[in-house]
Amino acid sequence: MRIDKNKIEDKNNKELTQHKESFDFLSNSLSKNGHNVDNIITKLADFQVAIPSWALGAGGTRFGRFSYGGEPSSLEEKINDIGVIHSLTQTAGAISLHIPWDIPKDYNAIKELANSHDIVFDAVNSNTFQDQKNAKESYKFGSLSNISKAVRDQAIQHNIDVVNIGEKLGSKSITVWLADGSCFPGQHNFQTALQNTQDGLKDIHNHLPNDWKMFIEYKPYEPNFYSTVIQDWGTSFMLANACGEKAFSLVDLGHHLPNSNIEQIVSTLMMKGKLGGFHFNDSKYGDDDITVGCIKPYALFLIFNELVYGMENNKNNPDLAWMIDASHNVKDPLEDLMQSLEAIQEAYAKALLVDQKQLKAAQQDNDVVKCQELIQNAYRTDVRPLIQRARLIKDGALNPIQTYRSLNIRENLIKKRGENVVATGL
Ligand code: RM4
Ligand code: MN
Ligand code: MN
Repeated sequence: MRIDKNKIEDKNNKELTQHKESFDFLSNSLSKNGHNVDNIITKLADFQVAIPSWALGAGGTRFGRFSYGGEPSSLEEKINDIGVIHSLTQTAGAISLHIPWDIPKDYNAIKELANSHDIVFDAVNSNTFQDQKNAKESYKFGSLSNISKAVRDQAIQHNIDVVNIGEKLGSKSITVWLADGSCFPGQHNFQTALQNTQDGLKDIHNHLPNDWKMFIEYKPYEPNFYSTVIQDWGTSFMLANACGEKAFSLVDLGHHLPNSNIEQIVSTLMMKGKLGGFHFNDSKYGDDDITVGCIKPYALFLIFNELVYGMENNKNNPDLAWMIDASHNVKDPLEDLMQSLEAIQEAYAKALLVDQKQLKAAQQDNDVVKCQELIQNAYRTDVRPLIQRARLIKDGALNPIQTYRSLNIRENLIKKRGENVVATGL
């Protein structure tokens, strides 16, 4: 399903006067305070976030899964769904594939389809946390960390296969997330598991094409309950250093123990030039994978404040791969993803409003109150008109969710695909 541009424009026209009023008001006051509004809008319009191929259907929990009508049942349909989100938001111009959940059958056709939606292929993701059909070896007791060489070799080969698939699509990076770890104390030897993992990652790294990157994701627990081999950013950073130049750490917002200072982690990794990618989501307790910014929008803003600082000051750090890693149990997945995109843009826009010069001066003076004022003034600004303007100049919708609803997109998808289809994914 494709959205007719004219329909978006018609809807925008009805909302234009209101948008202009709020935009002019905000833009005037920001300009008076020394901000370059055009520059901010260009940055927002350029900011693209990948949508994972596994997040377009309803997600499940270990207690069950409730389908959402009209879910995509093929990679083609998933790309079409991202096309819908992208034409409305102009922020979702990339897809991140999970292999083997979404192996293309016809590479040229898939590339053409994505291209017709203005979507590129972002990082590919390997999967060694499930046993695949007809696989010789089982990952029940780990993949790269496994005590069996045959299992480790199979896992390494899988990652190489994933890179080869990604190459055919124009991807330039692979994200490795391992479920490896132990459920009980004493189950495995920490050092052996870490050593095996490091050796395996090095092997994968050495197989990467020259212009590729490898992102190493960490997570403190789940599905293993007692320990994970790559439990935190320090372990991921250490492994990335051991692997070499093409290896980086990946921060998934849900992969920290409660109250971790994620913004400081981001800052440290960027200073060392080793932050490669980012998975957005939000959570209350664990790796809940819920809508970005729905629980801790201020923390998200503080993270973006460090990202903005790092993008300006840490030129040794590569451009980041942005992705939403979320799961939708009770909401329309497309609406949920649009809410996440809005929250990301909002945090980014607010971070761009932090006056870095004044902040530095206040820090030099140890003026703690002023520092807080500067940060919070930016956070308290309602930046939504800026985000709307960034969408408008790219022919997106002023109000994506309202437009999506007024065009009855979900109803049409259900008519076309049926009430009870199940997408692959979480
Ligand atoms: C993990 C992790 C990975 C994602 C899988 C499906 O918790 O966040 O990024 O690939 O879930
Ligand atoms: Mn993730
Ligand atoms: Mn996760």
